[in-house]
Amino acid sequence: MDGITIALSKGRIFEETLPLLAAAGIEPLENPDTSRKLIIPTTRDDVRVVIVRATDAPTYVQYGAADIGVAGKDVLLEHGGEGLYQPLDLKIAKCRMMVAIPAGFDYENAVRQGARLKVATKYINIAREHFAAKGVHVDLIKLYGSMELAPLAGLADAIVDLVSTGSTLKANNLIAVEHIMDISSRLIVNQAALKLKREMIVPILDAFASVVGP
Ligand code: PRT
Ligand code: MG
Repeated sequence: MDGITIALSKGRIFEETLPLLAAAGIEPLENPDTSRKLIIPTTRDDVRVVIVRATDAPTYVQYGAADIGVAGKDVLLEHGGEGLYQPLDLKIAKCRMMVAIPAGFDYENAVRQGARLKVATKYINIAREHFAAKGVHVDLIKLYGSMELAPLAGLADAIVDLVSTGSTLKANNLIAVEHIMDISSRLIVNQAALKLKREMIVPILDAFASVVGP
């Protein structure tokens, strides 16, 4: 496609990317939270935004269906980052990847005794690496959402999930016991597009970088 296609997910990533887009002279003409359109034109004739699921942004950019996009570090670690250039931490949509347990579960003791922990998560790669580095044996159970329910329903001993305010954990009587990593969203760029459309993409990268700062 001619021009530049930007892959964004609606919600926090779309909202927090708006000021960065504005610095590049790009304003989407519709809001994906109220419009059902998936291809959104912008104030620049040569730039459009496509609205994707957060976990699909790397796939669109990897295959060149979008030239650039925004994705959380969590999503990128699970995707693998193949075919993607990741030039900039945008420092948006910040949160923490944590291990959480139901109040009352003796996590330290379970880990010390070498028990096999049942861990439910959407983030299988991140969880596998975290527990392997600690030498803790785990059975990982893949979920696609509502991880907080798993220990309450008896599906797992612990979860690995994102936490921002902590109110979801609190509301479900769960306690964070380990901080795995800080998470923020990155700019992702298709490697071929960066070469072929360099004169269009580099000014956008520079505008984003000027807002993000060092
Ligand atoms: O929501 P949907 O199922 O459509 O997709 P998604 O969850 O993949 O998208 P979205 O927009 O919710 O998340 C996009 C990105 O935002 C993620 O990939 C993260 O990098 C980042 N982010 C920042 C978060 C959060 N903060 C966050 N709090 N993603 C999810 N959450 C969830 C978390 O999983 C938990 O269920 O919010 C809940 C906890 O929030 P607190 O405030 O109660 O602690
Ligand atoms: Mg979500």
